[in-house]
Amino acid sequence: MFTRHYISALVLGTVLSGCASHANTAPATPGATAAAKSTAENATVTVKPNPAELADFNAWKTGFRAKALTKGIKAAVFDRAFDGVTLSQQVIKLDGSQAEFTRQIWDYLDTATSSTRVSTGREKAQALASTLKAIEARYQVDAKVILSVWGMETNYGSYRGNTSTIAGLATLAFEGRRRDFAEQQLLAALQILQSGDITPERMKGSWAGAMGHTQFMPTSYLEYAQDFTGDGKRDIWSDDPTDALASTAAYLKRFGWQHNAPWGVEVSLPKGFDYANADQNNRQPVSTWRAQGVTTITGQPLPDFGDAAILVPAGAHGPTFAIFNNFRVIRRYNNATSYAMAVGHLADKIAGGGEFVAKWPRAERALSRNEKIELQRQLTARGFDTQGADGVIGPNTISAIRGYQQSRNQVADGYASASLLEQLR
Ligand SMILES: [Ca+2]
Repeated sequence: MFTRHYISALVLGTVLSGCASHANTAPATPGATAAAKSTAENATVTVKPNPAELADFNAWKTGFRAKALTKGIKAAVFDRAFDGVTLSQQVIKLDGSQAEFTRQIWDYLDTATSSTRVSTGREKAQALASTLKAIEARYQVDAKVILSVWGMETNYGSYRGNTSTIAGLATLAFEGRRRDFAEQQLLAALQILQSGDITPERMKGSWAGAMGHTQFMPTSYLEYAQDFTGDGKRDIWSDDPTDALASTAAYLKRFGWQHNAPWGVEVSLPKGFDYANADQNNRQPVSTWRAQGVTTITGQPLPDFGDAAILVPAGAHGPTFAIFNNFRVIRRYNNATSYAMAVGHLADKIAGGGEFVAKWPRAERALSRNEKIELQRQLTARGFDTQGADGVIGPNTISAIRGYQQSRNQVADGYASASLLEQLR
């Protein structure tokens, strides 16, 4: 879960760590699956830093130690935490890597909600039935969603990450690209150690600082982690996932989870629907959508779970959804739309649901990052300003695409397709 667009904010599946962001900031890493994460972490060989780098790292450490002590970290806690910690070239390499090709949302969802992941989720639901029931009762968060987050973040605990949290965050802080963020997380990690919840040796996780079964960042841990087992320790790292699952429930609850309400439902849009209204931020009462002729995909009246937005993740030629409050709550865990869809869809499948009814436009190929940059430049050159060309299809680009489509009397779904790029060339 997480914070910020702190790692490259690709909209779909990058190979970075996911996690629980902390309040008020956008999640860190969009849509990484546990498998992708594991592959990324295992893909590099550890290289020893050179002596000059080590000297610089030690100088940073000395400065940071003084800072930590003024923040109330005891010298003995700091020194024990940093005992043997050195610069990790692997973390530097992973931090610098950026995916050139992003996956289409259907490919991402295929992997994220695979039959294996669904069946494992059902096995876990049975094996942990009484624990999940108790957690659901206390936090009023649906067990299937807690299971789904667990499945997405670490494949139900099987890829929790093996990087020392202190070493990983120290490397990111030293490297400097996101020093303030990394130092803030590092201070939180030291506070956790000082509290006695965990030892430095056991405090492990992804290279970017996310820890435990459901990948909490240290600041999120401090705020939301729970001791559900009642042993006095909030242990999200142990083989027993109980505390981690309760912590996830507490986090979702804190951000407004509505018990027994869906993340969204697949819908059918009426002929002539104005796709300019299909915007995640355009939340309207269900009655408004009903009046426009939006129904469920089976033609039933749209269910009412409060204000809804229309989501068209693959444009006008793929499945379309009405999304409710819980969709936004999932995005507090990881801000990517693809991630929120995957959590919701996997949860529904674990509970017995099937695939979406409408077909994805599987013949559409994904644009590379360079092609997205080209698309943004072409749109801007034609007077449809994308507010920069960063290769990330965000709200400004979608809005520019819509403007272009409207100017051509095309269906203004805002979808960045290869055929659109062809048109612009
Ligand atoms: Ca505990």
